[in-house]
Amino acid sequence: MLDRREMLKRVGSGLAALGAATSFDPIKAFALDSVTLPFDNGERPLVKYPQKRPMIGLTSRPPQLETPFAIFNDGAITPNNAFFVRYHLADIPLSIDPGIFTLEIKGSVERPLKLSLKDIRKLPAVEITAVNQCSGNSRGFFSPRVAGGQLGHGAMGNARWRGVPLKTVLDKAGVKASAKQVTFNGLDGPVSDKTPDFVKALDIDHARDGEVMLAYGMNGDDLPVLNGFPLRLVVPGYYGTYWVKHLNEITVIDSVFDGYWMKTAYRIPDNDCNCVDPGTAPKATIPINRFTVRSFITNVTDGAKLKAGTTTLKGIAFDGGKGIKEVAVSIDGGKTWMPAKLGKDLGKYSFREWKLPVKLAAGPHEIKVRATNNAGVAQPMEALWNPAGYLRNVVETVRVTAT
Ligand SMILES: Nc1nc2c(c(=O)[nH]1)N[C@H]1C(S)=C(S)[C@@H](COP(=O)(O)O)O[C@H]1N2
Ligand SMILES: [Mo]
Repeated sequence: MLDRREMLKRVGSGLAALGAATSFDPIKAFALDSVTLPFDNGERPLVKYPQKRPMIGLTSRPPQLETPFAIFNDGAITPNNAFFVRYHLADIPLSIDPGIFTLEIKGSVERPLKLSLKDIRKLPAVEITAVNQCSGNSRGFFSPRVAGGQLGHGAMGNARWRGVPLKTVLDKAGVKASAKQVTFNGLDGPVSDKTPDFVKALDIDHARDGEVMLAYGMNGDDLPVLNGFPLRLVVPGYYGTYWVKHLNEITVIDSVFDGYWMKTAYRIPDNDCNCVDPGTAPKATIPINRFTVRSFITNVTDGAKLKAGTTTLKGIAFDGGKGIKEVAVSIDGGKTWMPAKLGKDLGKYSFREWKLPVKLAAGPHEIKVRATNNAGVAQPMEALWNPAGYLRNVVETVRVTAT
């Protein structure tokens, strides 16, 4: 367990770096308090970063911040100042001049382009509400445990993104017929040249589907610095690893990209369940892609004491883009299920709120929630396992006692 002084030290060193380089007002470094995520070694400091409210600190160099889970009970949209932050490389850009920033489009194109932020903002804008979720969200719950950031459920968020379709700029540049993939690179980089730069790739057809977006707006504001200011890729329905932040370089290539972050990292077992027997290695892997279907209870926490009688349970559900068809709730550990009422439909890539009044008799209850998407795919009752700790989507359980 981290003691308080150690937590402060870890957080402080990261904030000193952030404060020194940033172009916006640094907020004094301090750990406000700590939280305990419900797994071994789950103690985390609550930390304050610029443009963010207190967040669950996982690492400070680079900053990795989780959203405190209670935020998800406030509504289907995650506020910018509570949106999680994930970086791989320690050299993150903190003073970006939006007047000088350019996005370069090069490679297998007829007309290589350099676009300023102004140029991009002049193009016809689109908006989409979409969940961004880290591949390793909820990794801390894996059993047996796996290596990697021991995240609770807070490495996800839902926002209304504004920007231009990637297709618009690819068409402007004129993609050559030989193109196979498009790679995306941001302004951040490794501190050591032994670490591979963070570059991701999408197939050319995916890149041109009209939904993949170059986003400069988030919930009606600029992107927060730590969420990719001034421009990031939004890949609706796909894990956050593809949502490249501070995006300044797009390269159309005639091959399948073989960089580290595609060829080696962020891969899942190549089989129907994208899973293997716990503790074993997959025979073959593919790049991680769409979200699995998930749901959460947001207004009752594990171990809560409730008044016996009627309680309205409430939560969220989402999937990789089919949209949520149904959310079922059980208050008897999964023996019987009741359909919840779905909230407003903000689009097939968004969190979908749900609620259900239930009658809790005095005594202990195991409450479970299970979503089914429009393709008929439901969350599994037993957790699926893979060595990287990705794709968690088992039906979650909250244990409460009514008195
Ligand atoms: N430039 C850059 N973009 C990046 C990353 C990164 O390390 N560098 N991490 C990716 C990963 S793995 C995730 S989960 C999302 C997280 O987005 P957020 O920090 O805005 O929540 O950013 C993605 N984009
Ligand atoms: Mo991620």
